[in-house]
Amino acid sequence: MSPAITTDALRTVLTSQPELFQDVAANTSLSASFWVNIALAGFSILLFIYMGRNVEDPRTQLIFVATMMVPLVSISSYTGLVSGLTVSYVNVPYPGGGSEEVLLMWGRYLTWALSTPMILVALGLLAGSNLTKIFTAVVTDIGMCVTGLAAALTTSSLLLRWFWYVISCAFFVAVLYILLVEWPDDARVAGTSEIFSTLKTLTVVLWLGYPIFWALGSEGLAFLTTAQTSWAYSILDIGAKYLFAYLLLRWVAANESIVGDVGSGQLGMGTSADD
Ligand code: RET
Repeated sequence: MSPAITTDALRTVLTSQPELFQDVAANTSLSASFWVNIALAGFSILLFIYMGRNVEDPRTQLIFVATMMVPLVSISSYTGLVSGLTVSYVNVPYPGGGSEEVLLMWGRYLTWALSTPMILVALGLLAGSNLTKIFTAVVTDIGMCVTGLAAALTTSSLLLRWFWYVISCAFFVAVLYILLVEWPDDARVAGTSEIFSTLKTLTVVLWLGYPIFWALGSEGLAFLTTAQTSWAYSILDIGAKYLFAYLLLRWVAANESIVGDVGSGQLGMGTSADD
């Protein structure tokens, strides 16, 4: 074992939380990419509580609860990153044989496994989809996030690291199929086509950015620094979470009766708006 590997390995294991906290704080751009999201998530939580104050229809309320979870998970996620709790140094192997010690923001992947299913539940409810499709979207999405976490944490083999990435992309394809093929038909029958189509496009375009920036960023091919990678995710998050949630909640709050009427048997397994 070369001395360099020993030092890196020790640093990876031994860097304490206060040191990680200091390292994050010392990188102004990196910590700004976290704080911007903490502020926006806080503002969104208050705004969404206000927007939902008069909502009475139970299905609309359910969409509100699922969507509210997005900024709530987000503020927790970014608090974890900024405090040094959910970041670690990891020795990332790169194509060409080298490796580098990178500050890995693994908390992001963990919390995506909680926030992205909420986005999909809200979209599935809006589209009037059935339980089977919502369940499929949620479990494949969780599969995508957890295998993405595995990709980021695998340091033993470059090949296996990228193999995890491919598995995660395969799960992502299943999510995209439901979003692009299944739910638009359901939404047409449910009468929510217009807003669904806007949110679907926003979601698909922004979500595609995450695997692209993973590949380009410090955890993939390292064309970007850690702070640049973090900013890429933070900016995507602003659109995919707060803007998405605002557009969705503004529409459902104004159209409670449509949402309430969407397939009364919706949560049955085989009943969807197109049955
Ligand atoms: C990873 C890397 C592995 C391959 C794929 C990925 C996709 C991530 C996505 C994340 C979306 C996150 C959102 C968060 C909002 O709270 C894990 C980056 C496919 C699509 C929308």
